[in-house]
Amino acid sequence: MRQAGRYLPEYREIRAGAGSFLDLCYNPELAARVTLQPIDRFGFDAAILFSDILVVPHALGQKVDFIQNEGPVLEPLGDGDAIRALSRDRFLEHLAPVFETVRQVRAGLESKVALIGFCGAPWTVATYMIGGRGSPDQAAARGLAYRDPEAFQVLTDLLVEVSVEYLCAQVAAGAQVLQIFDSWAGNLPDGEFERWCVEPVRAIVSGIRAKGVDAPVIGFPRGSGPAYAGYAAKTGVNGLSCDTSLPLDFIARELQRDVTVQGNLDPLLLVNGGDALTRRVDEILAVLGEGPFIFNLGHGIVPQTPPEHVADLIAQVRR
Ligand code: 1CP
Repeated sequence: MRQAGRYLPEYREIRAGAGSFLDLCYNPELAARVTLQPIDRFGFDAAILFSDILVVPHALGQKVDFIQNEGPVLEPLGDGDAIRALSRDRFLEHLAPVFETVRQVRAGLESKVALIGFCGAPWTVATYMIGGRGSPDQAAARGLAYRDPEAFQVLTDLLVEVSVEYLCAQVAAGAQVLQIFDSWAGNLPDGEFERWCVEPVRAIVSGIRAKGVDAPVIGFPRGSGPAYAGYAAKTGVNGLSCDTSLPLDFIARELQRDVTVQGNLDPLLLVNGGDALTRRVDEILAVLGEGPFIFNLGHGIVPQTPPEHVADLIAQVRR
């Protein structure tokens, strides 16, 4: 959950000297260093590769920029023709620096610390490719999916195919766990959720299994509420990353019976710190701590988070 984010001064220092955000993503030596920074500082049990879900559209030839204090901006794909013009010819070649980062990180980690590779789920990546930026309702992508489902299917199938290649190459380079981020899974009606969220993730999981990759896969259908139940069985993921809004008793009863669960502390509680944080961490551990469980946030850590609060949190969980 963006452990190497802007809340760490040592990250901001490297970020300031690295050029653009994408320059940093494609600089193996620096990307490996920022991946390792939070592990060195806090002793987490796992590291997540420093990269972004949007290197995939970039590797397909779409124009992608990250604007300071604003987030990602892409040249939006307006119609089926723009989708069909994407090119996968140099896809893996383009991402070679990411695989080199994975190799360097693995070499720099103690063997007991797991390395997590990742990609965005096709739906979430498509919302950025179609809309050109993050949006609270993903209106552009939902609109295109209703207006021209055939074109949207072409894009989804392409993203499934390249995501399988991308994840397999991360594992070949040293990633041991994979997470598929469907951060914008929460705004679709049942039928569309099945078609654009569940089915593509199922296809990715079965695609990597067919290529002999047996690394555990964590799914993150953020905001999908009751649809979390059934998501693991339908997609084949081995773990579920639970967002902040999922009730703990629902997670314990409906999800943890079948798979490992991860989550779901509100990142804003970590900004706030103090008793409210301590109480909530105790609650989470009381309800989920006995089953297969990875303590984590329910979404990405925010830049305003005081690093001392992270240290306190970890000490509490370890105790
Ligand atoms: O610890 C890490 O830094 C891990 C690397 C990582 C991951 C797993 C980054 C670095 N981004 C992501 C995933 C990611 N990127 C997701 C899925 C998880 C989530 O929901 O947060 C999404 C939706 C993105 C897209 C993205 N990239 C956004 C969100 C914009 C929006 O629509 O709200 C932003 C702000 C970025 C930039 C970014 N990516 C990562 C970092 C550290 C940053 C900040 C940029 C900077 O340093 O200037």
